[in-house]
Amino acid sequence: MPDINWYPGHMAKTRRMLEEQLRAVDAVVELCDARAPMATRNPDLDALCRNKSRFLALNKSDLADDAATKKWVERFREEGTPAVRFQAVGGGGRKEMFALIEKAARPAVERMKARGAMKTARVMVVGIPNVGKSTFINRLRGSGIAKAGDRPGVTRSSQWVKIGPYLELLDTPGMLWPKLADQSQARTLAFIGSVKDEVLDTEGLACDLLETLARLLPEALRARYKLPDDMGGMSGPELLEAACKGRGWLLSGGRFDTDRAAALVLDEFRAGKIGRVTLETP
Ligand SMILES: Nc1nc2c(ncn2[C@@H]2O[C@H](COP(=O)(O)OP(=O)(O)OP(=O)(O)O)[C@@H](O)[C@H]2O)c(=O)[nH]1
Ligand SMILES: [Mg+2]
Repeated sequence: MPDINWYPGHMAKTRRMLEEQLRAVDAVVELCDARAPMATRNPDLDALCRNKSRFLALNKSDLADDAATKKWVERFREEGTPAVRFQAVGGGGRKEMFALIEKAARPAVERMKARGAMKTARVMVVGIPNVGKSTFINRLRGSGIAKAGDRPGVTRSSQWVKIGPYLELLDTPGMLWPKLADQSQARTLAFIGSVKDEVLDTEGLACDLLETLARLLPEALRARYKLPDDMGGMSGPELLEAACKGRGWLLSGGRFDTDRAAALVLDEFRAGKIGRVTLETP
């Protein structure tokens, strides 16, 4: 499969904007995807945010394996990164999230208080495309003010959102980095929908995903696509054809509609329809 890379102009622009805006913010919330908490963290953020109070939210935890998320949170905390699991769609934890944000911004707010001023805490929300930054902000605000969508690159410019009398969050465009050196991680990013499908070989990607899921989630995969019992030794392309057969995705003359199958397998995985799974182990 050709190398996966996606670094359009708006991401380079976002990087410059982040550098400028960071001076004006009191804390940073980084969102990653709980299904791949390593691959979905932008390594550039460490350097960019090094002087800022920051914590990590493992979002979309409803799509990941709970035990694995727990382990990941522990691992990050051991390494000195405050981390929490979160679910911006259909989950609770709003109050706890406010408490965390308040704690992260507290030093700056206290400094202003000492000077007799009541400060509005300004917190930047960052992360790679499609991890749920805009949805997270809407969830905390309690209404849909930031545009969100089930594809990467929805937010194109940063936007301050007032959450309460003393809290504002900055929604930022998802940002990847110029070269995805680790192509196995790049594929993981593509699986979960953080890379624009138009730059991908979707059929090759779906084959890789099927192979991966045959290892990690065999029973659920077999049931969903009516795959044969001996699917264990099958290659990605064989699994894709078996899924066409199982689900009846056929063209005239009985040929397999692998284009359609690839798109559907990716869609169903991204929406969590195949099952809850974590693609990386701590
Ligand atoms: N299942 C599930 N879906 C979520 C969760 N959070 C966000 N989503 C979905 O993920 C998709 C992306 O959400 P956005 O908020 O647009 O993501 P973003 O990080 O702002 O994306 P960009 O602006 O493109 O960088 C949407 O379809 C959301 O409904 C979650 O906790 N669980
Ligand atoms: Mg967004």
